[in-house]
Amino acid sequence: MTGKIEKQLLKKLSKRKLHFSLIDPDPQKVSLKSVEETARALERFGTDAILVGGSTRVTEDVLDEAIIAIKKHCSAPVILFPGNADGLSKHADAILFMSLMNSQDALWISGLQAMGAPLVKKFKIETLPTAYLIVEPGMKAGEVGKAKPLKNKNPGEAAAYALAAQYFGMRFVYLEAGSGAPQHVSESLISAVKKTIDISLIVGGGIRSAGTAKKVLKAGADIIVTGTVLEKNIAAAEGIIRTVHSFR
Ligand code: 1GP
Repeated sequence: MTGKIEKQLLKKLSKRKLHFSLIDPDPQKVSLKSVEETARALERFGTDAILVGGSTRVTEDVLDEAIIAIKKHCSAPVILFPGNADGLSKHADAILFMSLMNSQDALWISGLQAMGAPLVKKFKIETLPTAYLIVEPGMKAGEVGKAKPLKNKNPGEAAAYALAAQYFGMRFVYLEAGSGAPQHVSESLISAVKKTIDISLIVGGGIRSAGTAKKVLKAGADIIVTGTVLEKNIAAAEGIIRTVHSFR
């Protein structure tokens, strides 16, 4: 069933492309104060949603605290981006309920999801059913999730996975090159996937400039995710968000 957040996102998507900001609240990496500063900047830049999570080390307490802090400064919906079955918080507006479809380990395809599902129900978190497809190089996400990364030179394989996701009833496909990837998902792979599916296409990993964002949008991404740039170069994030919103 399509929930409130998904309806809002789809309504915006019918008019323009979207930008999601990824905040990994791992206390070993960032302080709560810097999470708040980032949220304040993202409110000014007008990001369309904040994904929270990513790291496998983040506990429910850390997530709760980070989400409350983000919501104090930013009006964008907060969507969980879980790195394990504990990456859940009742304060989130929704969750990317993801299957890492090209993992070689069933745990990442449906096992962790079964562990987390009862808590998602208890917390009444809106689910956004998402196929998470790791594309080379895949970085840490690929390693941890035991993925067999999709190859940029084989767009047909990626398109077939994405189509299978659509036939499973998923409503988002997330092509992930991995956080901090030296190279984003190739334009030829993005466009092959986009031509094949009717559901929304999210692309992330290695997008650090407005110029790159433009190429990825042109290839067919509906939603762009940036994470590293928020930590390393927040001014560049502003340019990326402006590019996403003005793209026609
Ligand atoms: C990672 O796709 C996201 O899950 C964002 O990647 O950190 O490279 O922007 P970056």
